[in-house]
Amino acid sequence: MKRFLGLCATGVILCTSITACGNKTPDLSLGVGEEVDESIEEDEASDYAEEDEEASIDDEAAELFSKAIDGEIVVKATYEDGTDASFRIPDLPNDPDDWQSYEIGDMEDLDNDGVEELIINGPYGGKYLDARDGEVYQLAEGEGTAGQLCYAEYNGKTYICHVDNSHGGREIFLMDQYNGKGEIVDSTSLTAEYWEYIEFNADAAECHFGDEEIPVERYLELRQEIFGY
Ligand SMILES: [Ca+2]
Repeated sequence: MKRFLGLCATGVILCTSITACGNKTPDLSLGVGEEVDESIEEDEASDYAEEDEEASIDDEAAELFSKAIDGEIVVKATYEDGTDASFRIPDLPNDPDDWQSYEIGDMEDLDNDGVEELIINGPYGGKYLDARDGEVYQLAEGEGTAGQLCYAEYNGKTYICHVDNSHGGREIFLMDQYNGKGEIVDSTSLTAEYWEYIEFNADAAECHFGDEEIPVERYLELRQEIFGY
């Protein structure tokens, strides 16, 4: 969870190797040692081909992000109700004195497909952008003080999270795991509710991880493990 604190920007919290020879007719003129060598060469060739493919996907994503940053292409964004919220990055507020301004941030693989997404730092954690199929899409954005955007590691996967922990009565961490197609493939939540109190109250807190009620001690362990505090 090295990145969580840095990313919650407002300070609220503060190969498969292709097996050669499958259909290959052995060249009987070769000795055993030579056959082995040849298959190793083919394995290596396959590995290089995969590396080339990965590199070209990375290059393609980098080029798309570059065009989006320059405003040459629109970042496609659609809300759940179908409202189109597409935008050009240069049109985002960018006055450094205004807390609601945006700036280009880091690149991280946020959807577990091996290709890095672009983070735009900004209000409520900013925006996460994904390049795919020749377009740039908004994968997620900060949705307000009750939906601070960040990302976290859990079970070896990166989850894109919306966090509500700056209000009285509850702490809510919504966690979505995406795939490389912009689809959510797993969702869970970590929550503590203590409605009679403003500050976190261990004696009163009812805690859940997903649908399962968990002891407050387990809640605090998971909060530390996933969100680093
Ligand atoms: Ca990715």
